[in-house]
Amino acid sequence: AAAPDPHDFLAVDGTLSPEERDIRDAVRDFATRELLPHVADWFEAGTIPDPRGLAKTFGDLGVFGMHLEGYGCAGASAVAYGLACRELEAADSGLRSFVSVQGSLAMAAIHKFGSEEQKTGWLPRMAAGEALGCFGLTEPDSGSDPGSMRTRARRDGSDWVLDGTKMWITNGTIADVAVVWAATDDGIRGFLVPAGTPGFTANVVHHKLSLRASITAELVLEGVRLPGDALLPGTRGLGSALSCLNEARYGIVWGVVGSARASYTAARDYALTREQFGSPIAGFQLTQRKLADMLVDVNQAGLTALQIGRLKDQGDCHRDHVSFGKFANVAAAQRVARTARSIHGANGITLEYPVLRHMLNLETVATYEGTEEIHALSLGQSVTGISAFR
Ligand code: TGC
Ligand code: FAD
Repeated sequence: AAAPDPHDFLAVDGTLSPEERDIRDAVRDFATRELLPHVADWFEAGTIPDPRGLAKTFGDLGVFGMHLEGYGCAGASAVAYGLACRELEAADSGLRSFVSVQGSLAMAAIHKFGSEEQKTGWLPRMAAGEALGCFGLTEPDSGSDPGSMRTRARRDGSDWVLDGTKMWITNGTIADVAVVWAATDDGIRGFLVPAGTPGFTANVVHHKLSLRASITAELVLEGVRLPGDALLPGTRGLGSALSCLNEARYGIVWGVVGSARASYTAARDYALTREQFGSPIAGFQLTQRKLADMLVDVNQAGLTALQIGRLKDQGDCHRDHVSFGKFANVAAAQRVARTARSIHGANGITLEYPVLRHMLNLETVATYEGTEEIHALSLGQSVTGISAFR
């Protein structure tokens, strides 16, 4: 047998179909050409300077809602979508998030729960990157426990009136439509709130030290009056919102493999060229131990993502599989990023190299879409049958 490839040690990508490989290559080329040259500057600036232009290029690439069927979406396999997330997050977690929020949260909510008019009105434009969506579930006082939300939607004749505040909402200030989850007399339901509706404002969250190449916002709803057809009619309780999260969490399972791979690759390259005590630091046993640890994490995380993707394509992926992947792979990526940063010495704390940027981004990735603790509790519940959330 041939010696293993340091960049795909377990030959995980060797099992991909030609179609999956084409998607991987197309997104990897795009990320290398269009994203990587700019992302450190965007991170430093704490924003994405031209989010509309970026949305259009993502639309042209076909990654918005690429796993959804119909309405201008590509209907790609779960593995193909995962590969796209992996290649985007190898550039930056914030850029994968841009695509996750659009495709797996906002578009998925409309696709799963929307009326035919809502689907035809929004999804083709969102797939093309001509319209942007955001997903408002979290509130200042309801993060891990979204069932405790205070945002209310009450009936007034045939209208709905929404009051409340959503917090930490990705793309909140640039979205054309917000999917807002609110408590009604009939349980938690989802609503489509178009930007510019009177009483609806969005404010950028400043001073983030993580996921800086991403726009994060507070949404304020003060007596926001919406027509009856703003309700996503298929939504029924918190479970509807959580079912969208499964889709975005699945993208993270793959995405962080890209982030980990980028950190490992940077560390290997650096270790082979940086010399101290008269030889490359890659020749020191302690560095080789670090490279071996990173190699194992990157490849095991990659296998986990692929297996969960194959289960999803077979229709056998349970939400607890997704929790397993999010829990295991984010922690693996965090270990890799931290180790890769140490190999870079002082250079590792700058934006000249990607390692600290990935490490800082992963603090957000470990927090959103269910914290590490929440997924640990989901796994604990899965294997014991006992809930320890409360
Ligand atoms: P619980 O009583 O367990 O469940 C309520 C109903 O929901 C069902 N359910 C799910 N359904 C689908 N998928 C899941 N993952 C589900 N988890 C639960 C459940 O069966 C039940 O249905 P029913 O019919 O019996 O009513 O609810 P709980 O209040 O005890 O909470 C459970 C918990 C803690 C697991 C859940 O609330 C949770 O996942 N919390 C974490 C919140 C979170 O992840 N927020 C993310 C916000 S969005 C975001 O971060 C975007 S980041 C940008 C990006 O993705 O890039
Ligand atoms: P809390 O829930 O207050 O948790 C604080 C700590 O307590 C954590 O360590 C947590 O694990 C722990 N904890 C909580 N409950 C338990 C328990 N039962 N047992 C043990 N430990 C527990 N949300 C959206 O709706 N849409 C978005 O687009 C979005 N984008 C985001 C972008 C960024 C950059 C960030 C940082 C967050 C985003 N979020 C978004 C919010 C994110 O989903 C929440 O931050 C997350 O769900 C955690 O909620 P919290 O921050 O309120 O933490």
